[in-house]
Amino acid sequence: MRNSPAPFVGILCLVLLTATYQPAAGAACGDGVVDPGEQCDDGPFNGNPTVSCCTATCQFAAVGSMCGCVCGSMVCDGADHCATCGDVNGDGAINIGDALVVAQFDVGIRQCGSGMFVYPAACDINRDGACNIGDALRMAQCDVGLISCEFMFCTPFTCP
Ligand SMILES: [Ca+2]
Ligand SMILES: [Ca+2]
Repeated sequence: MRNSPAPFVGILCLVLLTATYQPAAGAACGDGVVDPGEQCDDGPFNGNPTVSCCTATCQFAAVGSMCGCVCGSMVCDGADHCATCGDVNGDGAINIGDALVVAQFDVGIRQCGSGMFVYPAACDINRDGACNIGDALRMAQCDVGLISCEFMFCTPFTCP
């Protein structure tokens, strides 16, 4: 068993990737294989939110719990994926494609969590408790450079 890592103060992901290793609980949890009774198993990264949305007990981290950089711009989707706030279609960019998906959802022509709307947890970037045209507008504004695309602490949104 390792000693406790240095205080969790950095903002550099690369530093944090290896900083907080903790042995996983249970016999099979932590072996990197999803065994019966486990929802996920990211091996040594279980319970390390900088690199995993799987808890130390091999369960999905809660929707909206912070992950990735400690900068607050990424959230767990409730299924062991760390999504970037605003990147609802999961293509790695926040742009008009995300705005379109959210706008379509808002007017009822796209189902929540289906098709390209893969990460609804990352939708509520204006943190008003809803995933709607207000968020789509900000995504579009970020795409054209009017506002920053660093959406901090997006409120976890779950499909109704
Ligand atoms: Ca995107
Ligand atoms: Ca919103």
